[in-house]
Amino acid sequence: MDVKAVIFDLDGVICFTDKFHYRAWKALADRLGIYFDEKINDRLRGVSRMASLEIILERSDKEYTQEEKEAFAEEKNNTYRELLKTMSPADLTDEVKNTLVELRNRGYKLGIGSSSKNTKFILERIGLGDFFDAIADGTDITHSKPDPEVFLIAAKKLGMEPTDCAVVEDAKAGIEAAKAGNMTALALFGDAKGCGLEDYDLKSFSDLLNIL
Ligand code: B16
Ligand code: MG
Repeated sequence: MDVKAVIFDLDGVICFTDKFHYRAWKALADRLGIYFDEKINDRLRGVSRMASLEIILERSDKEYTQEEKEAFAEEKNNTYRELLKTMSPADLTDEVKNTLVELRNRGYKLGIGSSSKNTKFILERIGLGDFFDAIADGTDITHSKPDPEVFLIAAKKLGMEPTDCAVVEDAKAGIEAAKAGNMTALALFGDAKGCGLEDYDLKSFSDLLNIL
């Protein structure tokens, strides 16, 4: 595969913060008396915080003001950040760590392309605060996945053309974003795998070493 850089999604690829997103949204939904389950949670992968809230509120029969919605999003984020504080370098698997180090040794530029505004905090918690050559996250963008913006910014920060980049994603919205940005799309886990738009389905994170 002829690429020079790899851009990784964070939540669900580098680490498993998806379980914390679920618990924090579930706490809010329960408090508001709104039905929420793991299947609805899957629709929130790669989607921005406010867009995620709108998906949850589809099940509500009440109308909320913009101000109330912003307070709900903040409440969820506070719960989520409390859960993130429990993370440590032990939450980075040896497989992910060793694969990243080997890709760097092979000369690939490595970046992050995440919709999360908590990206830098999470990377610090798991011991990767200084590791990546470039980070594009929720604080850089106005459109979240499936818009390619976050990956195009990551490529630019890496000094690469989009066609030189491969993206690793667990969300179908992320695979759509990578293809819309003219990048190679590699699917790992989630609804990315088998969605039909990806260039390659990864068997595991370390499978990257076989195809790159
Ligand atoms: P935050 P990714 C995404 O991260 C999550 O998958 C998505 O569930 C979340 O709503 C979004 O980040 C925003 O996160 O509330 O922390 O800003 O998969 O793009 O790394
Ligand atoms: Mg993800």
